[in-house]
Amino acid sequence: MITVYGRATSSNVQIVMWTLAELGLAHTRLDYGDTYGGTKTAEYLAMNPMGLVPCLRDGDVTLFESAAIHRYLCARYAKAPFWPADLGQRAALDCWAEWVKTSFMPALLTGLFYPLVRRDPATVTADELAKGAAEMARLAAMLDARLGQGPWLGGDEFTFADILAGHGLYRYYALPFARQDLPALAAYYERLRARPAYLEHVCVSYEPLRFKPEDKK
Ligand SMILES: N[C@@H](CCC(=O)N[C@@H](CS)C(=O)NCC(=O)O)C(=O)O
Repeated sequence: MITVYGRATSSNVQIVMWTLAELGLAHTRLDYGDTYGGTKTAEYLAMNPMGLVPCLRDGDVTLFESAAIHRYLCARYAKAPFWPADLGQRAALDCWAEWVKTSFMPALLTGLFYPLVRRDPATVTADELAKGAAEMARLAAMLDARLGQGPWLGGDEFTFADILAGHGLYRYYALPFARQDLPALAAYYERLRARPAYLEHVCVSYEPLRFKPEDKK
């Protein structure tokens, strides 16, 4: 049995949950992290020395880092075309998957999500929000250009790369900031929203994460 440790509101847990759902793999998810706690115990730190979510256990395999977990699940349980057999084709898609995880998402989370949702609004300046939106505009335009007509990152087939590429788009579109008109990205997001697994595991309200005055303590 596969066990996921991590709260449903974590964008990194969402990568794992969406992958499991697309692959139809039976699993249990346990609420760990943030207000649920549980991530600083010796037992948890033995699974993930960073004390972050997600972690995954699959028999005698224990993993942390959402993208590594995602690729493990794909390599172990998925088939082509979702997990392309051609290594060059897979790596070419993985470039963009990795770019979203390591460039697009940090810009979205640090530049906009934290200041607009997680931080004390009194500490947030208009200037930093403008800088966050400008950087997001630059990166979102790159993703829009890469997607082209799609329908998916790899063309006609939905693949592993769409999970890493698409998991941040719920927040990208839900956050209140001025987005430029990017038709390919908007159409891609609508296609993702037509997938039941995306709606269930990624389009999850982030309101429980919103800053509360008592968080200041
Ligand atoms: N690079 C790691 C980052 C993990 C991470 O930052 N997780 C956040 C949630 S998205 C976390 O654990 N936050 C603290 C908590 O929830 O207790 C990954 O992709 O798994």
